[in-house]
Amino acid sequence: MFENIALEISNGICILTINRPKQLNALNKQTIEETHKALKDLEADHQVGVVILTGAEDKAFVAGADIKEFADFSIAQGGSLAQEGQKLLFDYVEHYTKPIIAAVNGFALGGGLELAMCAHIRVASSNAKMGLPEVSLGVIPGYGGTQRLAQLVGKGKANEMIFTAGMISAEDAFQSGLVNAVVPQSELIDTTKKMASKILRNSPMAIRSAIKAVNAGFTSGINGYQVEIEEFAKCFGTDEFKEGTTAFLEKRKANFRK
Ligand code: CO8
Repeated sequence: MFENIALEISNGICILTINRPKQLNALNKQTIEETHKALKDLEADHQVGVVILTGAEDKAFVAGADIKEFADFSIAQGGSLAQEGQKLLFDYVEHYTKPIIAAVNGFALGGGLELAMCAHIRVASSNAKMGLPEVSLGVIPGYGGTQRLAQLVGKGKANEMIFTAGMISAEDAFQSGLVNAVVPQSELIDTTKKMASKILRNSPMAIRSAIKAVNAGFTSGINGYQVEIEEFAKCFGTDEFKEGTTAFLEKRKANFRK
């Protein structure tokens, strides 16, 4: 069904693999559209509670937007490429209602790092290299990189990475807060699966609300504290809240995924 991505679903977890290894999993238009379509379907799939996003083979997560595709674009085409991509994939991932973990298994450059930064959590393999090399191509990050990198690592470090167009190691990325953890490549998927399994024990509705509240704090013009109050209040009307509190009082584990 899909040409450029692969899906594997088991035990409530979907591993979504960007699958263009010959092009180091670069994001062309079709890959962005396929990923959007798959995520949309997975959002409605009650069997799936967490998505792990990764790249095919062991060299790259995603080496960026497909340079071959936009090399001769005009100003208008460049603008719509960025806008459409942000809508279909980058903003979509950030505001996804189920947790998305990026398993960064190699180069995450340009649009690739921008994609990883939209995910709610990032785990990198120790061989991963990350950077925003756009200015070396005469453009700037166009999939939210100027905003999200500064949010994650601070403005000074983001400016350094963007202006120098350099790559940082997984260890540097960890020290800077860009990734949550670094593990050997052979353990990457298992580590993210373990994290996903822990998440799956908790209330999907509450996690959805938490995603909304955390994102609200990073959205200009929106009061994150107010969104937190509203989302907190909504939880009291859910069966999952009843199950969670009842289970605690009955000294048993809550079962949110009946
Ligand atoms: N786009 C298209 N093809 C790519 C890309 C890419 N981003 N990255 C790698 N490839 C292709 C190569 O062209 C090559 O294909 P071919 O065999 O057909 O020539 C194949 O993948 C293997 O790559 P290399 O031979 O270059 O592998 P190396 O091990 O020598 O080097 C690197 C690996 C260092 C990762 C190198 O491939 C590289 O520098 N890639 C480009 C990285 C980059 O600049 N990424 C940023 C792209 S710009 C971007 O993402 C903008 C985002 C915002 C856009 C918003 C809309 C406009």
